[in-house]
Amino acid sequence: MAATGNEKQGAKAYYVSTPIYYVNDAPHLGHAYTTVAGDVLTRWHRQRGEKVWYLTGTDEHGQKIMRTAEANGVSPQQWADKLVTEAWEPLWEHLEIANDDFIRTTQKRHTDRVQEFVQDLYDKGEIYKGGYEGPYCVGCEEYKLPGELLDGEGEYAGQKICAIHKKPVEILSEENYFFKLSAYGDKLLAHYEANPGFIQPESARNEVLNFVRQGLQDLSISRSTFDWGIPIPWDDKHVIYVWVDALLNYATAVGYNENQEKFEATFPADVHLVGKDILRFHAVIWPAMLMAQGLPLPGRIAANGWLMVGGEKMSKSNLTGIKPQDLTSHFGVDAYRWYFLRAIAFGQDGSFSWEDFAARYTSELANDYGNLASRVAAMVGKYFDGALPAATADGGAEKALHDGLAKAVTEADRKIGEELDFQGGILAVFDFVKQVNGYITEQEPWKVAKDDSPEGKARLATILYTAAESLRGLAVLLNPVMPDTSQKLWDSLGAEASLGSLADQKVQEAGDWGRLPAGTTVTKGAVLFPRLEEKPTA
Ligand code: ME8
Repeated sequence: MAATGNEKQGAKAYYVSTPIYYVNDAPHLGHAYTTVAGDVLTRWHRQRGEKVWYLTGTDEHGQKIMRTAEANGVSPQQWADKLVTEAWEPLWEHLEIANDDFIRTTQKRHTDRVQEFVQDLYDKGEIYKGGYEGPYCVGCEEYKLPGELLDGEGEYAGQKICAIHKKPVEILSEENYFFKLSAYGDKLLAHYEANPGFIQPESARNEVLNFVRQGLQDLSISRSTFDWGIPIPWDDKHVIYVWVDALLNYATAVGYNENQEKFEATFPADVHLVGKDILRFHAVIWPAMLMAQGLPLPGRIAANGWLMVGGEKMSKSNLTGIKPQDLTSHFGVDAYRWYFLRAIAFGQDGSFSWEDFAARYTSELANDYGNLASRVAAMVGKYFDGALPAATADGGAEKALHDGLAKAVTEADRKIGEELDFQGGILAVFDFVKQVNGYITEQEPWKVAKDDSPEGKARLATILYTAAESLRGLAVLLNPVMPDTSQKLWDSLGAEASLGSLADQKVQEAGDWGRLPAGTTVTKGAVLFPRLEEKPTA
């Protein structure tokens, strides 16, 4: 495989971001879904040997956070500090998220730069003062168009409600500053046209195209009825609209107006991962803000679909009682990271159910993959005292596995690394797991072991080497998805001594057959995927 440009010294980092999440509540399965996807994507690129920057963080200003803090009797800053240190950061650590930075929008490194950015736009004549009256959803932190609202029912009968939050909107009337967003419609359409991969998936791209083709309105970028935000630098009776503040994290976190070298080596993002709910902010407002400032646009806005539980979108108001930790304590962190990307096609909605997770865990992880690893290690122990024998009798069956591994590497690299088709990539790897299992079933090493002839011994050695070398490839390919389990397998193959650390194994070389040298010490390590306990009762 050709070296990518990113391997060059000093090249721009492959930069991936998650949304910065609101700190009005603790993280749930939906937030973890986007963040794990970004982690797997960035770990994949690191495994290619590329320079990578993975950013996540929290969105701490605005009315929503202010009201939650008030309801809890603390200041918004105290509330944000508590949630970040007690809920958000610990969850990402628990899920083995290898982010390079964590930005909080209340940090000075962010607030100062946001003020400079907005002042600059004002000086350039991109911002003007005007008045606005309209329905506002605090849940979305967004003015709504009348056509986007639903009629309330039950306790909200007679009121207009937000289609996403199902709560009444408030009619706000304010004197605000406006960004001339309407001037960017044609430029945005031209950019979408010239860059068909800019918005992913296709359904998201179409939604944005239709929205922009209808004509854009100027965007209110300040609020004056509360003060929990970054002051407008030239008029401190106003705070900057929380979405303008939040979107700028992608620039301020990587050195905008502060560390030019870092900024140029990182910005713009290659991929902004977002949920469908915040697609327009990222695919319309954010690029228009960058155009207005003459900054380069991101490579791709990739929208994930909804994680559904019991037929409804998983949300803060609909937690259905399941926390990420409830699942990891039962299934383990690695299986958790694997499950959602394996079970749901990225970009589409998908349902979570405990039963589905348990069934896939048992059949695909424990039986297909985990058992394969432990059987191979046990046989090398039993027949060769744990010293990996050399393959001296390769034939057609072995050749098929050499090809199978190379194919899994190429497909997974394209699907996960380029297309963000995590499900397709994982399936390509697990097809290879099936192929190796089929090989062992057909070759019946336990029968070959009874043949004491030199040919029999050579055959047995070849079968077990082939299986172990296949596992070497699997450990590398699954490392971005399941790092702990891959490390256990790497240790059990005794690979570290001859090949070095797992993190240093390049994806590009994972399909080169014969990397694991004969003679390594294979041990039957810890069970990769232990049998599940009974489902805990709520
Ligand atoms: O919107 N399924 O923050 P937020 C899949 N602060 N993904 C889900 C999900 C679900 N059921 N529920 C949430 C904000 N998500 C802003 C972002 S960015 C400059 C500012 C994920 O806390 C998904 O990525 O409401 C969604 O876009 C995000 O969480 C919303 O998080």
